[in-house]
Amino acid sequence: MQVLLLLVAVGLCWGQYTPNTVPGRTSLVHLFEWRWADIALECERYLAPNGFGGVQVSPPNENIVVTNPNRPWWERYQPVSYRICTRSGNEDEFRDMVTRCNNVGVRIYVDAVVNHMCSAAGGTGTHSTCGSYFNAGNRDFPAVPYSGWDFNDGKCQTASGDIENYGDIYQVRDCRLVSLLDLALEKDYVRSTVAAYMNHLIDIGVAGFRIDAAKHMWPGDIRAFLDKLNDLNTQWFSAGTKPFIYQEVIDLGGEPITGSEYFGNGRVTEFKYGAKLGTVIRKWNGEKMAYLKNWGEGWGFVPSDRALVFVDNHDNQRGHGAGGSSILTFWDARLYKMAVGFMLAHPYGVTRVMSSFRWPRYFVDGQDVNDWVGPPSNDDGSIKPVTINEDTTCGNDWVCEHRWRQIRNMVIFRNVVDGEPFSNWWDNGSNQVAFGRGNKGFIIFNNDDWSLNVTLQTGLPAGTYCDVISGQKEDGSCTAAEVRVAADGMASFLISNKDEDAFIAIHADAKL
Ligand code: 5J7
Ligand code: CA
Repeated sequence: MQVLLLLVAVGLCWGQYTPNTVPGRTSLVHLFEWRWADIALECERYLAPNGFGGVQVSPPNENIVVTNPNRPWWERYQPVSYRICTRSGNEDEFRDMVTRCNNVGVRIYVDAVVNHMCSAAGGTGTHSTCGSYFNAGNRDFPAVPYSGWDFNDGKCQTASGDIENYGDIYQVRDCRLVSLLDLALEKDYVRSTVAAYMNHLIDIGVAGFRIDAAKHMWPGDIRAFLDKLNDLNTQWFSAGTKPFIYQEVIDLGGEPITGSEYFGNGRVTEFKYGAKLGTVIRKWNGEKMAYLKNWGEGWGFVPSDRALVFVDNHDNQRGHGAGGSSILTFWDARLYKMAVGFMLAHPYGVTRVMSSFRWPRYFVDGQDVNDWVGPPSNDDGSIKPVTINEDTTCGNDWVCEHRWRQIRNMVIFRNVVDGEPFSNWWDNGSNQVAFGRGNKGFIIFNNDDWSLNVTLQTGLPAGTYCDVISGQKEDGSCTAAEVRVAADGMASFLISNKDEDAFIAIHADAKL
């Protein structure tokens, strides 16, 4: 009986921290602003064959249509209702995507925007992605429905009604984030309405949620709506499985609110990870890769089993937001690939790969004045499809970092070494470092301004391995560089600082 109770207790919390991916698939990819129809195709033609665990999708619920500026990406963070109806597609298309992705073992995670509705300055009318009527000034959202009673206007103590001081935890939770109408999540009606929206998605078959703006909600209020959630759909998940939860808490230190307050609900986004890794790989502030020996908790990050990590996200890749200019993105491709390679090789956290669209970046006084620009779209505002070129890259200004050979092959590397310990660390005291993952994989970086030429213990069985950065194993041979591991596990590496990619990775599945 006690054993049974223990199992039940373990079962109740277990699902919130594990991503519910199929065995052997470990990474998520954020297909930022993609259409549901394109994600369905990508699951079948690319993500499943290459071992991706799941997809974070843009918010699927109806949002305000912003025309000044013209259709910015952030309009999707201003909800009007919980109807599944956005520029990414309607509910039928969403259901088709979830079904087809699940059927090939790729999970879908929804970006849940539940701290607020649209801006107080959002006006009134039906200028929303599904044509639902709303009146922001009257706090009226009949398509939900929410009315004045469901917002925090009475509770917030600032003169403007907006958050004015991040040092005051009451303001941060009860006032408006940049004038976004703040939901009264202490009310059972609001909690139940949010849970009903999330349960609708769970019943369709989603595997979990990113909780947007979690810092701006009380941990206990989040807990209250999570407690109302259904178990996942048993068409694809075993009975009793809870949704994976990762909460967006931007905690770079220096504020009273910390990520650790949210551990009871699920994982948290560790923003220090990308901010620090960018600083190290850019060699700013005297940082060097040798210091990465104790990467993870040793750097003041949250515990590995509470972290969701990424090199960049849809917000900080635009040069503002958490981390600022140290964040590496596809715009700095050579350094970016090293950072993503390091992240995917290292055992810390659940990893999320970013997949972006290109925009006309234009700096004025160090600030990108086009940081608002939305996804590639047609004149009528519809999002352009993701086209696939002959060489497997994407067209129509979709960057598809997840399809870059180096990144895709490191997603596979992480799957191959899953569960293996961090081992055989080596560094030159500067920016040449290497480490293994038990006897399954080994990776080596040269981020110095001179060549690397060393013989190291890899921990791998003897044999010839294909470097999965310059190429890979195909039809029984290597398409590019090979690494020979001797009977004692030693192997020699040569990386010029002029090479296209300044790192080499080998793993058990790339052995000839
Ligand atoms: C919240 C934080 O706690 C934080 O630490 C941070 O860096 C950013 C935010 C933040 O979260 C949002 C969540 C949403 O669902 C919707 C939002 O609009 C925001 C948001 O605006 C936001 O902060 C913006 O970015 C920060 C770097 C600035 O310091 C904030 O002032 C704010 O900037 C505002 O951006 C401008 O003041 C305003 O004029 C402009 O219209 C607005 C445009 O919207 C965004 O840039 C949206 C950002 C966003 C960030 C996220 O992390 C996210 O998950 C979703 C959207
Ligand atoms: Ca709030």
